[in-house]
Amino acid sequence: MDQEGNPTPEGTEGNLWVKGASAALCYWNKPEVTAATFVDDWVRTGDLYRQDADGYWYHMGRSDDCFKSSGQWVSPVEVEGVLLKHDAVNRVAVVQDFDGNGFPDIFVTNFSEELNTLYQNRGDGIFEDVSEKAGLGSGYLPLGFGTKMFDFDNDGDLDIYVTNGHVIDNIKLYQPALSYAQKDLLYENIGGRFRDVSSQSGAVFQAERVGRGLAVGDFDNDGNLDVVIANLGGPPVLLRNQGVSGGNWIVIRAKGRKSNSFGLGATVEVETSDKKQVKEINNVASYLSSNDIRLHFGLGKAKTIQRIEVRWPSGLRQVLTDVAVNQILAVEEPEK
Ligand SMILES: [Ca+2]
Ligand SMILES: [Ca+2]
Ligand SMILES: [Ca+2]
Ligand SMILES: [Ca+2]
Repeated sequence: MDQEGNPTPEGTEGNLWVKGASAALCYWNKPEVTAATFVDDWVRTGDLYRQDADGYWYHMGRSDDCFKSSGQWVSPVEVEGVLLKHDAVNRVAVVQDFDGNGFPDIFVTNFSEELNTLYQNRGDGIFEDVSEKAGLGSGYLPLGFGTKMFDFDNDGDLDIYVTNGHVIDNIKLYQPALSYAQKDLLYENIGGRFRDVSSQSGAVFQAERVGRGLAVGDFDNDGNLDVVIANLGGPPVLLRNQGVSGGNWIVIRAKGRKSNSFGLGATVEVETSDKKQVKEINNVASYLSSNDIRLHFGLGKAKTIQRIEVRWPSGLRQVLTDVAVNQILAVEEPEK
């Protein structure tokens, strides 16, 4: 970062750049910055926002400014330590750790006849496009909008949902392979590769809609994350997840005192006998949507949670031990 807080192009801080034909995203590893996102303006480059440890989002300027503001900015593919060379009409980006290695990865939905892109964070400042080898080929023809990585089967890894719909209502007239209304996609994470399980996951995945916004939350508090989708020219749909047997879970409902009251920006680490998962309280994701602010963890067959550590934006750390599974746990920030 330079003295004015602008991102600098050195790769040493693990800076990330994603630039497409009409939108772009920058992400960098400044310790007090907990997240970054961009807003796509369709025919112009996107606006970049960063979230600091106080939970607030700060406008960092247009993404083109990101590349040029120091007067010496270069094409992102020339930035040292960054392995990104991808032109696409980006729609929506989510930042989550799909392979559980502790480094956040990025999934971006793109235009029709472009793969949705999964950028794997290798942990050395390099992000690699692994879309094809991760098994995401079925996203090539649909035009992806709202998306979210979440653990729909409570086995402890993040799966992917994408809602689709073209932006041109008569696209089929001149591109017969495409359609305005499209089916949604659901991918199951199997050891860091994804399997398209849409056809096995209910009749709803056979319906064609013009999907746009997508939000995830457990609306009926049964431990299975549900999905709500806003469709263009049609009613919204609420998909209740009937769950997969055998998966335990916990939901954390944080209440800040010194920090902001929702605990935005707090990180929560959940440790069971075979796994450690870290997530951040952040309801910002997807397209024109806001997710359940409670944090959900799928725990697989774990019967108890050895340890939960909450790192609050205020700097306070809170540790809970021997916590029961399958509950919605209220966690209040301590006084000190
Ligand atoms: Ca990762
Ligand atoms: Ca899963
Ligand atoms: Ca899985
Ligand atoms: Ca549910």
